Amino acid sequence: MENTLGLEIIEVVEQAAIASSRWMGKGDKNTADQVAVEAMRERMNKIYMRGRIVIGEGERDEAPMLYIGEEVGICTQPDASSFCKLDELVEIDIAVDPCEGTNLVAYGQNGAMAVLAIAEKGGLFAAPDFYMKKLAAPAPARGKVDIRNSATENLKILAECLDRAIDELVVVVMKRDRHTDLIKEIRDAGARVQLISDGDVSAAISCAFAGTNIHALMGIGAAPEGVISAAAMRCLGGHFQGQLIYDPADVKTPESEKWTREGNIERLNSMGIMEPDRIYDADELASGKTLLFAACGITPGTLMEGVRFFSGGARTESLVISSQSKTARFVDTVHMFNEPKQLQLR
Ligand code: VTB
Repeated sequence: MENTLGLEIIEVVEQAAIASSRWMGKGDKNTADQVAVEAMRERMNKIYMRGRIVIGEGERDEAPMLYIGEEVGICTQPDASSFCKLDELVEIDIAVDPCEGTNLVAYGQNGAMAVLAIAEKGGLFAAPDFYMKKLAAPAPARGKVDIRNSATENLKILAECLDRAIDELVVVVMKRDRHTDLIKEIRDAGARVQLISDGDVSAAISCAFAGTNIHALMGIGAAPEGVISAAAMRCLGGHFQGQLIYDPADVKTPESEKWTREGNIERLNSMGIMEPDRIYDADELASGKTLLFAACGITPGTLMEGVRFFSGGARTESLVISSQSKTARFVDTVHMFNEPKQLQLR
């Protein structure tokens, strides 16, 4: 994979975040998402690469842009052989979420970001649009905590691995009715719960960074975002496991009322997933030899600042993680929309 890709994808997530942040607080989550999609796609299509979206905005018939299977990058254009060395280019798969946490943006709340993950072709699990039970934890607990355990058991293990008391642990859980029992169990075990309304990708990745005061993510979120989280966690050496949730009784959303357990199993089988109960580790969800992850804060978060506009420009903060260079870079960027003025940086 091209080394410059790691730099160019910063601009991809930055452009998506800037576009979306203009809709911050406007109560319109669909537009906040749509403008992020357009900006991400436009910048992506300027990169010298042969990319294919494996996790995106949905199937082609329901999403016009960044749909699953869409080819992106300069070298996917019909006449690309005249200006790209196609035989030398590694084909890559891309998982995107241009606006992770659309509600957070719409209502001006913390934790929204533009995010993507890249691997060589075949290196990312093409997760179906299902729910996923997730467990994320810091690197010292990798392979020691287990999604098959109860939350109580995992908290004991986590406390040992991190050499601290259980009541010093903070577990992020999404505020949903489906998590009522989980939240009670975590509190009864003595740990503290940080409830979030949306945005579990940021929460999962925060576990891998000491100092965030987030020690685990537990509960059920969306499966496609689980793959993006897994890509980052694999690079960072953190713990991530996911298990698809197909029984409507486990989620109980207005959408899930329309499903049946059997119907969902059939749907999964038709997608080639014959073991619906399988538990996936990070290196199965993101199996690529070379992985890249990039995120840019739309609203302020645990890891990154949100987009801040000033007269004639904006400032963003992004995170780019590369398995190849073994780096996690925080990138603070000043974007000058007009003629550069005197910049005041603090
Ligand atoms: C969202 C979102 C999360 O999962 O809530 C979603 O905020 C699914 O849960 O970050 P609901 O259908 O109950 O809202 C995520 O997108 C990602 O896992």
